[in-house]
Amino acid sequence: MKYTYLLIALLSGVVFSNEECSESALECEYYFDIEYAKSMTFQGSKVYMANNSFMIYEKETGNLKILTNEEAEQVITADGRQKSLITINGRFPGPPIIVYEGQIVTVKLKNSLDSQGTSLHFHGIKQLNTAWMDGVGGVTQCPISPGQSFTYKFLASPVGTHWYHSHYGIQRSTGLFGPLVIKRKSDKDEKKYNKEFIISVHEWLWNDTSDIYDMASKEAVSFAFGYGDFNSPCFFSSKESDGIDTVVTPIYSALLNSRGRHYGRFNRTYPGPKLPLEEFHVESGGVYLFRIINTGMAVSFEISIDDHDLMVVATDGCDVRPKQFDSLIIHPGERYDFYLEAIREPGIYFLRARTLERFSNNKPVIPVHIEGLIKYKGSAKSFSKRKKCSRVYPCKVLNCPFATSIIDNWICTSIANLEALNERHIPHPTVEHFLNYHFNWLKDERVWKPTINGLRHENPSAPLQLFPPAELQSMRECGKENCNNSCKCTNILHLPFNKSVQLVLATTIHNPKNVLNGNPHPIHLHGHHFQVLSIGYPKYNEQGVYFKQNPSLKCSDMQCNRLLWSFNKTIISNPRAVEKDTVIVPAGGYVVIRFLTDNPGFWYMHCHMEFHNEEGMAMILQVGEMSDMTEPPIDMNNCGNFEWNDESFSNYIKNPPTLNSLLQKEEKTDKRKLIAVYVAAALATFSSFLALFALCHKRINKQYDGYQIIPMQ
Ligand SMILES: [Cu+2]
Repeated sequence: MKYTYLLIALLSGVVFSNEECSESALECEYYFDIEYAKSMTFQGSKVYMANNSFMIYEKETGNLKILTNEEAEQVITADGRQKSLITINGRFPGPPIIVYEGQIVTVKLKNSLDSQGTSLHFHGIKQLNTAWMDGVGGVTQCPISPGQSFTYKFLASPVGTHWYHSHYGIQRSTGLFGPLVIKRKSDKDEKKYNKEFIISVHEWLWNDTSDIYDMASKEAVSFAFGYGDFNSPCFFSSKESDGIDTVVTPIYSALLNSRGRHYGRFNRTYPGPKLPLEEFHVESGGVYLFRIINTGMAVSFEISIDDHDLMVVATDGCDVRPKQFDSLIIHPGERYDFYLEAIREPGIYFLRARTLERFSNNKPVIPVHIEGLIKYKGSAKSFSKRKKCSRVYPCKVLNCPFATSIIDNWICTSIANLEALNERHIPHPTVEHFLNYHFNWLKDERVWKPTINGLRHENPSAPLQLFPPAELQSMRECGKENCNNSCKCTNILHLPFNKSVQLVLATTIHNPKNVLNGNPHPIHLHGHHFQVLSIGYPKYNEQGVYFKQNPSLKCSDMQCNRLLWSFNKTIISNPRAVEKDTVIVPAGGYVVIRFLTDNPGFWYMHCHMEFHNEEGMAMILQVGEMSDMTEPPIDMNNCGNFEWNDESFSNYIKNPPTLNSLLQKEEKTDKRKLIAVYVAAALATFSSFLALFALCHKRINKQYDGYQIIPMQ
């Protein structure tokens, strides 16, 4: 299956882009075949590991066979367990798309999943004039059915580290994602470093994520008391250093470029053989660019390299004034670029990714972690020792979801304190909205559900820009329908075209029976990059544990569905503010973002924690009116609700029309179209003649007036 597209490409003479597109190419084409596969499997047989070798039982003889290096390379190890996952062209993560700014990117996708629709979102891409190529199934396009193909086309912009992932159902955390890098043409920066590496990091669950989602959404009460039987909980959510939930679904491993090692089911010791880790080969004195992407479902990671600083130079495609950190926190959906200078004694150093888990059931817990190996050329000496942060020598950490971590001895720098390299002046906003990403208590169902301002979003039955008038009438839009607090509705926020808009993203924490309910949420806006102007954190006690929400925020109702500033707050403009498309909103705090609504369309904005998004912590920003938006290609795939009343069916069955009548209808339409073309052509000729006549007449008149505006040839 995976070679079908390659064959078509070769026969048609189209150049197949293998990862990095040539800088001189106008168009870069990629062929993606989406299909299920299994980790730790080779040609249908389970892979075992012993003595640093992979082996399988040969079907014919029943004997153990050691895989060759080439065969072993094809094995997706994941965390060492056999588990179903989604691959692209047999790869996990999917193949990197590496293109140059302004190139036309074409992704021809074939959905070879047996029973699921899909769609592919290009996270970080502006999609100016191509909003319907944004890849959000149900919002910007109909899902691609199993067996069908779909061609994505868009212009490569803006420059930076981005990624692509499924935006339909629970597929991202099953493996449907990959990196997308847009480089500057003739990039002078490339001379600043010797080589670049792309890293995707994410948690990996024991069970299939859609099973867990099903359990979490339907049995949320038992989840709140512990994962498993209601009376004998065996899982407790783990907490960050500030006492806020960090992992509420059980995770047993993390993967770095698909390589990891899993913990035991009920404790955090590693039981299995030492699977190979991802390696990064460097040379003494060299400088290396790392592009890191959190492709995860819900978990944030602290990234550090033993005995080396990280020189952060960009985030979400925005170049920033370089700044050195001991480590950085990357939240789901975010990207960070940093330089590593290979200036230490040659050897092997760990690149570490660790979750922010610190406690579980009131006891300290080992955070889930995964390592990569930084290998200096010519030395196998190991220097794997994590830097100790102390009160005297605290560690400098970028992008914590809290103000500080006292138990970790961290000094946190907020991304609002990074400085963008390029200035951007956004006028004072004419529109301001408060969006509270919080949980609402549903009385009838007795569950907490993720919402925005108390509303749980559901996608319209068909994309609005593709079927505007009909769909706008039939959808259940929030605020317009009688929707009680447990039902879902389509949450649309209308924003005027070409205006400066300010959004206050907040997340309030509920505190029933002293159980803090809420967490930081990574919020992603499609189709725009926004300036991060201000980040507010909650109040903490002496141990750095959450105490109460930021005093600038005031709830004006019980559930806090309407938020306001407590007092007149001025947000100062900052042309050097960092511009991002994904930002973490601190629990009990806020983030003020500002952007120009210069890209008309229906843009999804949501929490990037996959379950929260699926549960309705999402909305659609309608930027501009329909008349400002571009028309989608006429043949884009169809979908939507279908209803048929009894009367219409009875009439139909009495005298069922044959397909012939449909063909005749089409023929008539074709004839009408042809007549319309003739009439339009005749009108155009006549008006050109009139215009020419008027122009000549005008020119002659001007000459007679004694001054000539249009020079006569
Ligand atoms: Cu969330």
